[in-house]
Amino acid sequence: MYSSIDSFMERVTAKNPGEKEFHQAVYEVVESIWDFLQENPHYVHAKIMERIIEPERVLMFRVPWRNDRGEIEINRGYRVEFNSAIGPYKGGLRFHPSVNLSILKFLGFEQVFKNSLTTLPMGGGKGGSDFDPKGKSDNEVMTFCQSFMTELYRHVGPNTDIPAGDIGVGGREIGFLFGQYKRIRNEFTGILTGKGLNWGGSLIRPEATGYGAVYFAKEMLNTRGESFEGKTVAISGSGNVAQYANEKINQLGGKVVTLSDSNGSIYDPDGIDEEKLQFIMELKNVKRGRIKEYAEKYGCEYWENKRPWKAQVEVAIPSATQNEINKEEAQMLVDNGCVCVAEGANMPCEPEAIEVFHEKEILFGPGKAANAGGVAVSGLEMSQNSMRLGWSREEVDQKLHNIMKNIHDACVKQGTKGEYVNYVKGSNIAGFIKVADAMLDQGVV
Ligand code: NDP
Ligand code: 2IT
Repeated sequence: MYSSIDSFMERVTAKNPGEKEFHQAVYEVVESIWDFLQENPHYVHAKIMERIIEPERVLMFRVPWRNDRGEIEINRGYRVEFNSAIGPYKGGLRFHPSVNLSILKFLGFEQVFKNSLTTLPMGGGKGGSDFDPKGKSDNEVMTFCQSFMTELYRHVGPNTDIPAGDIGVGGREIGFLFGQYKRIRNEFTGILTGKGLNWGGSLIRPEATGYGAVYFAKEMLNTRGESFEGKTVAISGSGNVAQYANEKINQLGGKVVTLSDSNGSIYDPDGIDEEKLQFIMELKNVKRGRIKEYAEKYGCEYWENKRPWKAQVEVAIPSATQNEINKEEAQMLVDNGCVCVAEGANMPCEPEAIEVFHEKEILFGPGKAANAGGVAVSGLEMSQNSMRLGWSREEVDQKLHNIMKNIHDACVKQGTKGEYVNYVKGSNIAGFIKVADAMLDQGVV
């Protein structure tokens, strides 16, 4: 039994040394459900918190491959199978040089709560590699993916563990991974989501995270009688999540004025409309170029090595990576009139930034609620695979929209105090209850 949050965290830190992102993610959950736990001591007696922060299984493996020059390269592969209380492990794969166990454990831990919120039967997991796809040829990416799957195949399965994309893993990588799995197992089955449309993928999966984040922000704005119509929006990143958040905001009458990549941000006060977004999609998904080229083409400002948060906007949708909004940037956003922040990325706001948003009582949607649309449609892809049927675009989009509304309602139910909705608290409590109850039902596992 722990007498305080601090003593609980001391133990977490000692047991998981150096894993600062994991500590951060655990702290956020523990801090926001602490009172709820004291009011529901059966969870405390069953040590659910101690159990839920321990991954069920962590896999770490060597990924050797040969580059185009014929040299051997060695990367490290991971799969963190975090929790299977409510369904098979489900969550993305991240290929980025920064990937380490701490980052994948934080992502896997968040995924457990996020997947629970979707209302679909999915447990939580995450994986990836420190492989850097930047500057690699298609052939090198394929060779790497084949080697990665040559180990991973023994751990995944349609009822066991179903990976998907994340940073650095999109349709191209999922294709190479799927092809290699099929070759090894001689089995065509739904072991990955985010697949191509004519080989088992779902319509709307590419759009789902970005669209879902905007649907969630729309619900938040709606609680204050507001909408996206006429609103100016800052988005960070220019990958999958950022692109489709931009597209949906345009459709809802908002104006996106920033996008970014790891080298800098563009600021286009005229708005990134449909045509300009097509340029971004071609630039990022096909040519694999830098966001700076947008500024060169459209003659707008480029903020080298700067994040986009100094732009004057009413809504912010951070959609690049973890810890990309600090306290000062949060303060700057609020001072400039920002009323709503929805996390398209996982944990993009530092804890001190979230404190600023909560103190100022602006609308703040944490990633596990706001970006759950991606994994939700992955869940729908799994359903379609099991039925060997495909739903129409409209059908999937409608289901996604309903799921985001339901997640919003669950946050409001668990997170409202007085007039203000604390969506962090709401999402953590709502996500926790379902998983914790399933763990209780299943005994000491
Ligand atoms: P992509 O790889 O498609 O795009 C990532 C974007 O973020 C790129 O513009 C990239 O820039 C930028 N970025 C990545 N790392 C950094 C960094 N360390 N510093 C600055 N910029 C960075 O990934 P996604 O769009 O899929 O993912 C974005 C975020 O959304 C991640 O946090 C992911 O976990 C989260 N997410 C994704 C989901 C999905 O379905 N894809 C679902 C839910 C959440 P550059 O090209 O220069 O690296
Ligand atoms: O962080 C996430 O939710 C994802 N990268 C998507 C996971 C999935 O299984 O679709």
